[in-house]
Amino acid sequence: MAYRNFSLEQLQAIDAAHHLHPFTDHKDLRQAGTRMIARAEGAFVYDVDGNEILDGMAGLWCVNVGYGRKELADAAYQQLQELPYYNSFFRCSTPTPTLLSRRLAAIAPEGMSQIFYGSSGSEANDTALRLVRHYWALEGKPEKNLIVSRRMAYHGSTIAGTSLGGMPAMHGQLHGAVPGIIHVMPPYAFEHALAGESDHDFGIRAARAVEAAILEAGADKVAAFIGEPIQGAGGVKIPPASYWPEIQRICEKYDVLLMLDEVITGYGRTGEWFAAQSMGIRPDTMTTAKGLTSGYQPLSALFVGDRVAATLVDKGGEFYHGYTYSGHPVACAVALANLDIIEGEGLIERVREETGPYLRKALSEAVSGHALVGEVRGYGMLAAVEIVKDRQTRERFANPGSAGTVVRDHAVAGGLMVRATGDTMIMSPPLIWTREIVDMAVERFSRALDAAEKDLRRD
Ligand code: PXG
Repeated sequence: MAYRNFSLEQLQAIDAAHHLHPFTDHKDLRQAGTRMIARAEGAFVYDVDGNEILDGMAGLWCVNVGYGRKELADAAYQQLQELPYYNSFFRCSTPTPTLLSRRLAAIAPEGMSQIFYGSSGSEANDTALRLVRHYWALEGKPEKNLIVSRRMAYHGSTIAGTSLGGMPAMHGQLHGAVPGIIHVMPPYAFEHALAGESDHDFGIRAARAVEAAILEAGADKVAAFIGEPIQGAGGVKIPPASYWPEIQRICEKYDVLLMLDEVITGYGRTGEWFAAQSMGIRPDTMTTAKGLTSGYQPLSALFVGDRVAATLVDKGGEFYHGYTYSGHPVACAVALANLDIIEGEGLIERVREETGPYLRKALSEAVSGHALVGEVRGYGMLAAVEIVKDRQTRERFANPGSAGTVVRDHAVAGGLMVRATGDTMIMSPPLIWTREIVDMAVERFSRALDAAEKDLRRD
């Protein structure tokens, strides 16, 4: 490997000189030095000095089948040799996106049998936004074009993705959002439930914020509601069971399309192929990426439901939209091999019946009584821990996000990669984790909490 000729210090110096990173304060990074991950195997990543870190985030919520899968490397290599690239424009296709589409249609929620490809979740959401607005225009209702989303949603980082998302800091740098996107409260009981309000009632109330937005704008002006089944980057916010059925009822009542963003939840993470199936959601469009190739290649798939697809096909003429890499043959070949692994190794059943419930239980038993912990929640291979100063009152530490960073830094130093979103610690491990690896992660996380508590109480 080329990097072996370089020391860590040399790599860091080169990185600081030339590499602009995503979501990074560069002055801060250049002082601290970049962490260089050089290789990975199974559930672990290794930095250039050989230090082993248990990857509690599956890369960035994506390496569902774990690292070092030769089948995926072979699929890419074979496809690269046979046909490294051809486009899907101008009445062409190549065999792998064609066959992947059939495969995806077979595992999709009912009535979602049409697939549009991109290279990222952001691109897929951009496509979805264009498509739903185009749908209503084709239906003779171009004024039905507003989108209702939620605060703290993450739908990507392009201008459309950022506009659809509800991250205040990102909107602050947008300098002109895509018009017509309304944001309402997220179903985040830990912060928004009223004293004494049941989970069920809070879920209904949070869903009715969507209804209120539709009524205020006028149903004839609202094209769609967009949401992640579980808000991921926003802090693994798991809605009460009452939320999605109520959203579904509202969308149907006002004839508002339901755009589901399954970029994180797709491909087994919730214990079904898609969270739509785990939670009984019937979307009109469904955005997926990440776990589709387990991150081994960049690829997104937007699933389009029969209703929207029929209008697009029958009345649409040409849809002036597409990416050079839509249906990239190498990425699609890797996706096919990846789906074979997920299915062949029974990873979805394992998450649903064994490791998902075990992760939640083990984490909860180990840390829910800890002085820094306000709540532990989990769903499939997703988990979150709320860091608070006072367990009883749920008061946070001063400087939002600083306590989360302290816990995160201790966890990473102790050999566990986790993320902090503000003061919410989040975990999204590969689906290949066993109970033993869950135990290892929970132990390392507990130790990080103890170390963080010393730091935080001292300050
Ligand atoms: N939708 C959801 C739900 C996502 O989580 C995207 C869309 C955009 O996908 P691309 O492939 O364009 O990145 C995502 C991506 C984080 C973090 O800090 C999360 C994502 C991306 C970058 C950082 O947790 N999710």
